Amino acid sequence: ESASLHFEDLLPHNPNGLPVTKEFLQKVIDILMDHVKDTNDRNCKILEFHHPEEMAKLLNLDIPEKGVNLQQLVQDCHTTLKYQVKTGHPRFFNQLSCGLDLVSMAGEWLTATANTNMFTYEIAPVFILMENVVMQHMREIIGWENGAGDSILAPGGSISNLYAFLAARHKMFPHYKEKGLSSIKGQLVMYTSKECHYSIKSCASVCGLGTDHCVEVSTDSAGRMIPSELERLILERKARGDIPFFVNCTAGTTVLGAFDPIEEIAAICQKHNCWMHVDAAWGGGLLLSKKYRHPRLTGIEKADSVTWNPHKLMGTLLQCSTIHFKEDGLLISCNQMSADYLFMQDKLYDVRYDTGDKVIQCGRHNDIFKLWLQWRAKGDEGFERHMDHLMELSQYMVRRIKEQPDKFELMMEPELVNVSFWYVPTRLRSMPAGPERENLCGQIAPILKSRMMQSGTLMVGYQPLDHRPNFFRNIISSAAVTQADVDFLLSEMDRLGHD
Ligand code: ABU
Repeated sequence: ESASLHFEDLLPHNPNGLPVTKEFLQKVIDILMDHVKDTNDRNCKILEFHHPEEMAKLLNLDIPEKGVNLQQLVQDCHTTLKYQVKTGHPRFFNQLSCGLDLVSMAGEWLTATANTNMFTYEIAPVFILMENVVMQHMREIIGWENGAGDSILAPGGSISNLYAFLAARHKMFPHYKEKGLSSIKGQLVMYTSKECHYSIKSCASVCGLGTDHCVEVSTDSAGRMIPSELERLILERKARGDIPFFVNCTAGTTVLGAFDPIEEIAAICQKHNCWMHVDAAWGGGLLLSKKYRHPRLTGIEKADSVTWNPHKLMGTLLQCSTIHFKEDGLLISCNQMSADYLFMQDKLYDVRYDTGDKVIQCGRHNDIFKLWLQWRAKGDEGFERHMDHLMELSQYMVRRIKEQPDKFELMMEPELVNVSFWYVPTRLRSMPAGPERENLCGQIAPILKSRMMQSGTLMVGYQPLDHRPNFFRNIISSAAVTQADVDFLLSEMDRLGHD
């Protein structure tokens, strides 16, 4: 019957369209529920891989002159999810964001239905209040007294880091906003470890410093910034007459999961009058764990700004990224443009709740509801158990790798849930461990990854890093993963990795 129905048969086009609308949406929900079921079914594959040209042939993505019927739309929804990688599958270990938290997903469904923009209290009253409450709670957890300061949700960690950069420059050069580059007499310099997220370097490019003035500080063998090197490089640039002003400290590097030593870096920043930003996009979730917070994040309360992405370790649905500032008022002073069609000062309510004027974007997606709902469900205590569980499972994986030294070589002891290792195929097992064998194992990694994708049973990421050839980086950030999945992961790699 729905073959004869089109979008005009739905509300609001058809005022009597409630039954058809319900039926259409129910069919879509059934498809979503099937995806949830398959995602949680270990007998289902994670993906059905096809090369792009083949995939294009399996789909009909054409935009027609005359719209298709409702039956076709339901079929389109089905086909779309059929070929989507199940990132919530217990054997998906590929990205920092894994898992499918169902309470957060319910929040995202509600968010889509509310379909509002987050710029003013006028059109998003409940969501704006939620944003205030959750952001204050996060600042309290960071360690700022009574949750003082200011925060905003941003579209991803890279943009959160950009907000930190902008606020730091505004703090030091408040006239930059009106006068631009001419208000800064000298070359600004920023610092970050060479293991940082690439978005930090991108700030230098986007904001007029140039990447040559984003100085990379070397790291120790565990991937942590070496503070004495930071100070040496600050002094070197100062001696040239440049203006060091911003230091990024990474709390959980993307590849190794390393934590820069915040306290030591904070002391250097204070001595040299630099803004200290902590990019805890990845590792921030550990703030919720009494057991694992220290020493990794000790001193984070000394930061001027902190990026923390709930869509990573906390499992909030994509995307949900937050940026927090110790000083209240800076964000609005830095970014406010007072567009008078949105942010009128003579509204009937307290216009400080119009948070949209604190950011450089206008349209802002509602990323708060799914986080608020999830936090209501779990409480602080539930999140703490989640963090401890992820860390314990990662330690379990490390133990299992060490128990099979012929098949796997652990690259280093992890500080977070990033477990880095090489798979050693049978023909290399008689070779002594060392750079020569690592190089050969590095050549195997893309082959093994392609077998994983073609079999659809497992997904683990790999990459090179500095002098290290390709190695696997396994991420356990999904609540779906159990010890049995870790055992499966290692045995499946061995099954697929045969010579
Ligand atoms: N923003 C970094 C995400 C990278 C990853 O998931 O591997």
